[in-house]
This record gives sequence, structure tokens and C-alpha cells, in this order.
Amino acid sequence: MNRADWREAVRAQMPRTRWEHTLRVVDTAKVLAERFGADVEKAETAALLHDYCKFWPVGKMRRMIWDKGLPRDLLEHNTELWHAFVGAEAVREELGVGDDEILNAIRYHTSGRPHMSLLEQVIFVADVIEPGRRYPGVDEIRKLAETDLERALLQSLDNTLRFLIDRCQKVYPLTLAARNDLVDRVH
Ligand code: DGI
Ligand code: FE
Ligand code: FE
Ligand code: FE
Repeated sequence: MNRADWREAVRAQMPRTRWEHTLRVVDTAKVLAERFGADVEKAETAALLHDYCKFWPVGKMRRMIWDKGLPRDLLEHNTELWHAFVGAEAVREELGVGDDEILNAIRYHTSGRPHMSLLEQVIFVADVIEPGRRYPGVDEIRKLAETDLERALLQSLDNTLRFLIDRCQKVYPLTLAARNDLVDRVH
């Protein structure tokens, strides 16, 4: 499969609005990769594939988590987290993506994790600041992403944590660990 085949494969998984989000994440990820010195081609690929499973039925994702030995604790947390872990597995099996840096950028694009690589940070931040995003605080994250990728990422994680806490929702432990790691890193 080449890049054009991947584009069609991704497009077939999702409604048009999500495909347009994907294209905006690709553009944003390329800009961030150039700005901060990440591999631009890997950023482009990871961004293209990052939401591959976003519209898969929950039952199909749950089966993948069981069958492929993905982290079992996901089953006790928000289903919004699942498409990232399942997505990494699915693009490896269905599209033949073998690059672990790309797969990790997909796998951790929602939860984050401690010690995120530059590519993982680029994809995470591109996803939350792409120009179609509208939520309180997005402009502050965009501003930070002009100069400091880690501060942008920390600000985004803090936003998400506040969002979850305000709604009395659980926090996936990896997200909290990602946030604590970044507090150490930016100081
Ligand atoms: O797939 P997208 O909509 O483009 O964006 P995403 O993959 O970042 O989806 C994230 C959603 O998941 C976000 O709106 C908040 C929700 N969520 C639920 N529980 C958690 C969580 N996000 C994080 N980081 N950690 C959680 O525990
Ligand atoms: Fe996503
Ligand atoms: Fe995200
Ligand atoms: Fe996304």
C-alpha cells in the first residue's frame, strides 16, 4: 500500500466531517514537525492515520482490546480513549504500517503518556489545535504551540483534566502520569 491507498482506506472509515478534521491535523502536524524538528513525513503519516478507528462500533473495539492484548484497564475507562489504542493495532494489521514511532504517535494521541517523543507530542498537539477546533482555551494552546510544544501539551492536558473533573468523569491514569511528567519537564 502507498500513501494514496492509505488516504482512501482512512477516508472510507469515517464521515466527511471527520475526514476534513484529519486533513487539517495533517497540515497542522507538518507545520509543527517543521517548527520543532520532528520527522515531517512520519508526522504526515501519523496524522493521516490517527483517527482511523474513531467511528468503529464500541463492540468491535472492545473485541480488539481483548483479542490483541491491549491494556485491559481501558475497558474500565472512557470509550473515547479506545480508538487510539485500537487504531494503532488496526493500521498495523490492515494497512501494514510497521514504524513504531508512527504507531506510538497514534496509540497515545488521546491519553498521552509520560516521556512522550517529539513525534507523539506533535500529533497530540496538532489534533487539539487544528484550525477547525473551537473550545474554551484553544487559542491559548495555539499561542503556546508557536514557541513551546511541551507547554502547549501541558496546557491541553490540564484543560482535559479540568473538563473531565467538572463532569465528574474518570481520568485515565496514563493521562495524569503524562501531565505530571510534563510539569517536571517544563520547570
Ligand atoms: O479523536 P478526536 O476527537 O480528534 O480527539 P481525541 O482523540 O483527543 O479525543 C479525546 C476525547 O477523549 C477528549 O475530548 C476527552 C476524552 N477523554 C475521556 N477520558 C479521557 C479523555 N482524554 C484524555 N486525555 N484522558 C482521559 O482520561
Ligand atoms: Fe482521536
Ligand atoms: Fe487528542
Ligand atoms: Fe483527531
